[in-house]
Amino acid sequence: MAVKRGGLIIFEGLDRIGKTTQSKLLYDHLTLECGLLCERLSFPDRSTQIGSLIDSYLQRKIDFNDHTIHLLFSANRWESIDLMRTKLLQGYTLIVDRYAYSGVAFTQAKGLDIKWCQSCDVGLLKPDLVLYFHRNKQSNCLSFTGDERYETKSFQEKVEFYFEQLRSSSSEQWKDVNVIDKHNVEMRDKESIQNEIRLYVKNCLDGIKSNHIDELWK
Ligand code: FDM
Repeated sequence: MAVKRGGLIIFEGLDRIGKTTQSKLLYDHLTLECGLLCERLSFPDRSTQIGSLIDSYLQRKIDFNDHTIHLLFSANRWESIDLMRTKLLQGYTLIVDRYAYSGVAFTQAKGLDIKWCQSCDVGLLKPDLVLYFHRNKQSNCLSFTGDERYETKSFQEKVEFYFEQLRSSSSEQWKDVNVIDKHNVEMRDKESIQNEIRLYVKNCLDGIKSNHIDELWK
């Protein structure tokens, strides 16, 4: 019997909002409890030569202008596309931390044009599901600060604005995951967020009926 392809599931949102924790929990659930073939990836993939340039840039060891670093982030996705397609067709579900949406939102926050930002990623594999981690803006219980470039409150707030724009104009399958509780006071507990995600993922995987993979933004 032909293998059914896996799903391409993207975790998107600001820094330090819980994407990595949740993607690991999902991976454990899909592999250990559901017995599915599954792999986790993240962008930037710092293990490649391009990824190591990006890593040095993020750690402020080297500089690039805004267009160049954007192209490097995009190239870092393009260098994975063949492996990703192969894995999906072998039946692996790919859980991916960040994708082209981060590329666009972070670069737009520096003032570059959306059309140019998107153009570099046109034709990448189109996700089956984008889990958009967000918070209610009034909530103050998240810290975005860290040592890397971009990890400041003011920059993250700009990025958030552009993420919201992308979210409202995207034709892809986005699901909002609000990480703040309904009283707007604290983070929701990990289990309740994970249960919500599992429902979205189950519906997404059940809905994959053909092995065809669409192209992003085409
Ligand atoms: N980032 C990530 C970008 O600016 N563009 C991109 O295309 C991607 C994938 O890199 F601040 C930013 C987002 C984040 C930083 O990401 C490193 P991780 O997830 O913290 O490694």
